[in-house]
Amino acid sequence: MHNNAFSLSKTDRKLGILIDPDKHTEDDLTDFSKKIQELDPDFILIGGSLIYKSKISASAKLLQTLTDKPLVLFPGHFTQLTDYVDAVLLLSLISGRNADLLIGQHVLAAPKLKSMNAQIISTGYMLIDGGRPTSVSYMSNSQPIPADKTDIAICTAQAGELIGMKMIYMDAGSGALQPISPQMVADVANAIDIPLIVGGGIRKVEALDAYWNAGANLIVIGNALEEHDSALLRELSRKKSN
Ligand code: 1GP
Repeated sequence: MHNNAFSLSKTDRKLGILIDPDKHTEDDLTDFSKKIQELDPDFILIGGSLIYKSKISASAKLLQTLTDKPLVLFPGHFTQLTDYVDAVLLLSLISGRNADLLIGQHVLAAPKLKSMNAQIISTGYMLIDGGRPTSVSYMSNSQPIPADKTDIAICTAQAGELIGMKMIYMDAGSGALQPISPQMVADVANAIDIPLIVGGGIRKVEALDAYWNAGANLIVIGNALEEHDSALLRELSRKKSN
């Protein structure tokens, strides 16, 4: 049994790779996970906006045999809950005002979550405008926080912390044109006492140091690594071997 704990602290500088099972066949997922394993990320996240439970379960089960990294579910819907993960980010879309994503999905998910062995991590999820509509902004029927409204981002993150959430995830959305500015990350990180996750549209290896230096504790990269022959994959491998 795969049993790796997910942990994240305010001083961590960690890297997570997001895998969307919809973008992979089984063979391709095996190849891709080998490449990812070589990068030695701290976590592998699995999730997406449209995946069916059977696909996410099969992919998570396969990934558990292919990697010893903690596997973290980043669910797009409560039906994606699967036993083949080490942790679940219980996301509340605190940048939006869609009650279903603030409490409705949680109610539907609760019985399953209570029966799981995985760590359940209450996470304040904040969408930040990344320059174009993304799957998550469309599917969540919510408006992202404008990219230059740092004051709103700070108050939203602080509210999540005060409600009792264990971490904040700032996301420009998968495939965002503009990743979140390191300045906004720094301002939010300085305003909260819980760990901060940052992702969305990251395509350059330099962004990692910029975000870690700004106070991000976990950086999540998905799209850019899943594109075939990814330049970022090569850059990351080089960074790691230096
Ligand atoms: C999306 O933060 C993640 O929710 C990752 O985004 O796929 O653009 O890297 P990318």
